[in-house]
Amino acid sequence: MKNILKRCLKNPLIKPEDMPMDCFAVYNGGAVKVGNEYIVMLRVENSSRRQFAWVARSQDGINFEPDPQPVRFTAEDMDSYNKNACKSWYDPRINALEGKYYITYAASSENGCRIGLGKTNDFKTVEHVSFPLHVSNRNAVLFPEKINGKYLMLHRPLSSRGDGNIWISDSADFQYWGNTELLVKCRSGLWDSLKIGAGPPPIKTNAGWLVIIHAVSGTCAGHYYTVGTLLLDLDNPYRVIGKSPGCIMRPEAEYEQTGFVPNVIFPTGAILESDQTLKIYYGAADNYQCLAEAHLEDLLATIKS
Ligand code: M1P
Repeated sequence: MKNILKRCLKNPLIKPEDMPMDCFAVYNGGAVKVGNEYIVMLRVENSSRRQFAWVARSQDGINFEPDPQPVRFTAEDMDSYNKNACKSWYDPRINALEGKYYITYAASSENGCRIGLGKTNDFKTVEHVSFPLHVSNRNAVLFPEKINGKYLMLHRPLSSRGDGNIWISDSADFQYWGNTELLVKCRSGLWDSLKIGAGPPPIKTNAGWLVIIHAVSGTCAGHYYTVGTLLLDLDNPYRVIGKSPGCIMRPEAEYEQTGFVPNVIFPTGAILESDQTLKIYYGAADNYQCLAEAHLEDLLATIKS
């Protein structure tokens, strides 16, 4: 495996002790660049394992300063599922679309885990928009533009066997989602045998929509989370052009191999710089927020039809 993704020398970028609270773990941050400011919205857990979304900001994409308070979700506007039963919101992805910022996240309760969709102007408050699709679904990201007049979403329902594949759905209004189809399946015995999910929102390239994915396989020591690539047709993202035949990054650094959940790298944010370098923000061992970079051409070269 050629190492096309270069880990940031400052990794882990954000550690529990960097947070202005009783912090047990900080990881899986969605990312966006607004003007000159890099923003990550992090998954944070305190010592009682209560979960928060927490924003940190940076001028260089590497040195981040956390906000003093967690993100506030406007639960009072939500339906009874969230008001009465939502115990946590986690793994937030930031989706820039039509000049607005939408947050897709996992909303978890005793009734199961489902996709939450909210929007924000200031990254301090997330206003509820909808709960797309059914329960037992997460890892949702929106495409950054409408295609053929519809909003599109990648997501990952859990199958009855407990594995998970990438599906795609569309919507005219963010409320009602349909045309739901299976897009990419797990493959028995390989690097993507147990679960496969979209990481950051798809990135538009001349070759197609590039999706950075996570893929899970089993080992004697438990689940093994790696990173790969997927390419979808620009005009019809329901058509898969290709995928990396194997992972392009695996847990190798100590902060990825040891932590709260060992051997996990989980990409959730991506920012394309003007020199075509892609900054990929990922969680390591469900404990730390990290960064790796690759050139867009090198990532596209990993795709095989
Ligand atoms: O512990 C690894 C990851 O497990 C879940 O992800 P997935 O459902 O895709 O396997 C999530 O809880 C994720 O946050 C976590 O990093």
